[in-house]
Amino acid sequence: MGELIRAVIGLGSNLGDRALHIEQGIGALRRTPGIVVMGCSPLYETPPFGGPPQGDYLNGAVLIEGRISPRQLLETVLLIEKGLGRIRPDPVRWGPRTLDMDVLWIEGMVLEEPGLVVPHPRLRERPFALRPLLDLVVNAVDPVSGDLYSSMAAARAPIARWP
Ligand code: A4P
Ligand code: MG
Repeated sequence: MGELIRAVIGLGSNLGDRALHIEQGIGALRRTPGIVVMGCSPLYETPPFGGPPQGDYLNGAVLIEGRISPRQLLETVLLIEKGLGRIRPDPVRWGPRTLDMDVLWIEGMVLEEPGLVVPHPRLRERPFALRPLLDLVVNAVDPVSGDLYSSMAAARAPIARWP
């Protein structure tokens, strides 16, 4: 059995029934053996960051705990995305998607492996990722710098609750 980890998974959708895709992603995580979903953040409606012109995203996050390796956790979320109709490779970088699930943060862990970088490399600058993370773990620390995520400028940027 692996080490017990505490992690935050970010979810985003900007195609079709966005809330349903996020709900289905969370449902699939709840059904994953070895993982317990400890909490879900509110949802936020956010303008697209990067990529071509595209619709607004719904974004949220979940806190999970489990005896699972970071690599297994990544494989789990990639499989869930695929099961929910995400087409890969993505036709356009940062293009619209039915469901994107990212491993945003694993408590106390820094990983830089091929295909797996944790914390997510763009977490610190993204209000749509930082805010739901802080809803779940108010005192979360960036394991790279030791800084509280709550002290970062992007954590204070205005962001719209949905619905
Ligand atoms: N990968 C490496 N580290 C991780 C990690 N911590 N979590 C690898 C998840 N995946 C990780 O991901 C590409 C590869 O990244 C995976 O195969 C995995 O091995 P992907 O999901 O196919 O690519 P992506 O998500 O299109 O690209 P990227 O660069 O990861 O994009 P982001 O950073 O996820 O951004 N605007 C708003 N408002 N809301 C959004 O949710 N999302 C994006 C996508 C852009 N703009 C957005 C939003
Ligand atoms: Mg992704």
